[in-house]
Amino acid sequence: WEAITAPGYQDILMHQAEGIAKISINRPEVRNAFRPETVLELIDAFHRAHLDPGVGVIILTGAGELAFCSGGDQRIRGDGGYRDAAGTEHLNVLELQRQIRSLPKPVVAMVAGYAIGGGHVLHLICDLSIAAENARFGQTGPKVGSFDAGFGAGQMARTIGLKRAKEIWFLCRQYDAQEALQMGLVNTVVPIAELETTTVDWCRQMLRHSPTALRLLKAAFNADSDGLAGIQELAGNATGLFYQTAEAQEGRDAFLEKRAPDFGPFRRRP
Ligand code: 2NE
Repeated sequence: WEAITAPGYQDILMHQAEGIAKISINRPEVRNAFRPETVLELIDAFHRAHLDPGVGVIILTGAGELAFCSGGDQRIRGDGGYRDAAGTEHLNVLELQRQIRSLPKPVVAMVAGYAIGGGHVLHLICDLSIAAENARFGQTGPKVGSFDAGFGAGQMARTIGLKRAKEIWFLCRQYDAQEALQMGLVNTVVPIAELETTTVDWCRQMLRHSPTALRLLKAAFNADSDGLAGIQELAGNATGLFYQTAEAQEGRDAFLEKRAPDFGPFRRRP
């Protein structure tokens, strides 16, 4: 991996190799809990990976083997959200969830140790989850006075079914990697020593496939549950593809050349 040294990252690490960007939450002393600044850095890193044409797949993980992420940092939880250094209270992880969901490249959660609370929702929002045998999953919201009634509830129900999703949220139990696999909460479970190699293998396999097909499929999986925003995502992809055709370019060129467009050569396809 080549380390990407972005200015000012305190809470995360970013690495890149072979078309894969690896973004790691790096607060192992609190089981990789996030504070508002962590989330801002994650948003920035995902934005970089999104815009980089050399990146085809993104891995989200946590530093160390004990945790993927333990959710919001409870030490700086104020009365209206998580407090940043300036005292402003945020729930900006919700923005990060939307970003990962709509980002047009596959995002893979590489989970060792705990994926708990808001950290569990982060793995859930990723397109694929690869778990080490020591991974443990669960929500704690109702125990610690919190909940995620957005993707945390809805996406979970869509992923594993309503009964299981309600069980996870209402009982606040922890589930081991095999239980998570049986529920369909993760894609595979591997020994911890093989976690990164397996994840990279899966990424390499996706990198061999058509990026446009993966992009459109990701948008398609979101479209029905995202309403107009989901349709916008799919439609934006259609516009992007149309711009690459001679037909669309004739419209642009005619305008710039101050002449009437000639769409005559373009067939009306059945
Ligand atoms: C993650 C878990 C199960 C790990 O347990 P264990 O026994 O392995 O470690 P331990 O000793 O609990 O944790 C190690 C250190 O990390 C801190 C702990 O306080 C402890 O600190 P020290 O005693 O060494 O000083 N730590 C762990 N998680 C933390 C956290 N989230 N914030 C601040 N410090 C944390 C166990 O630690 C655990 O259950 N953690 C809490 C999980 C949790 O409830 N997270 C918040 C859920 S709410 C949320 O994330 C959220 C939301 O619902 C909606 C929107 C946004 C966020």
